[in-house]
Amino acid sequence: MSWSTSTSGGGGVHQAPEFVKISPFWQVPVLDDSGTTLFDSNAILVYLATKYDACRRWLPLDPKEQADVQAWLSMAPAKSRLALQLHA
Ligand SMILES: N[C@@H](CCC(=O)N[C@@H](CS)C(=O)NCC(=O)O)C(=O)O
Repeated sequence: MSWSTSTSGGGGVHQAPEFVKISPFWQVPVLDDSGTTLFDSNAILVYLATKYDACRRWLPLDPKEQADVQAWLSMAPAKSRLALQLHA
């Protein structure tokens, strides 16, 4: 898998009219994997773990272990905001 990153650098790439075709909320990150486009960090992580981690270390097949991963993915944005507020 090859990859590259692109940042707006203040230029507002994520505000370009064509960007909304990939990201309906005009947000980063997005992923373009050889024409398969995705938005939302959690969706991207699940896609990458499902497609490229054959050993399923990152998103286990076991239902309980997979639910544990999903729980942390779900909680991460709220907890990150809280941590930033507490340590501001
Ligand atoms: N739920 C989304 C949230 C993405 C998000 O909040 N992106 C911010 C940067 S961290 C963004 O693109 N902000 C620019 C904007 O909303 O115009 C995800 O996890 O991917």
